[in-house]
Amino acid sequence: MIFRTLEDMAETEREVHAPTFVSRRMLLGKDGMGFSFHDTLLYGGMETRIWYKHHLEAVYCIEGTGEIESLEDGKIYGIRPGTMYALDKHDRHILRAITDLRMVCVFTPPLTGQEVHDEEGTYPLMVAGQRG
Ligand code: 9YT
Repeated sequence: MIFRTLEDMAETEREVHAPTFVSRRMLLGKDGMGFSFHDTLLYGGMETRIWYKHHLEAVYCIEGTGEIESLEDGKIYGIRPGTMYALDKHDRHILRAITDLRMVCVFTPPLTGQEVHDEEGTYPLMVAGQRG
């Protein structure tokens, strides 16, 4: 069994900081599950442009409010706790955090832990002031 807490991720290679979010990568490819599992906190007032060219991702909101705009068809969907979206077509999108937005994310194939924005297809956009 693998047993980990969010606190275990702090200040390790599994805690990945970007200008618009911090992501705690609780399961990675090397853990052998066939998917990766992340607890991602997007900072309120920020938006992130994302295109996962090589991965499928499901995302479930557990805290906060925001919205997702599909750049494939221009549709905008509200996000609140209990909302799930799945990027089943490698959909390009913009994720906007209205308040701090906490999302549980699953990727297949799993992230290896080495991906940063370009390889991941994630391009941060800064909207409000940047947070430390
Ligand atoms: C909300 C979202 O798309 N999170 C994905 C995971 C995060 N970008 C990471 O672990 O780098």
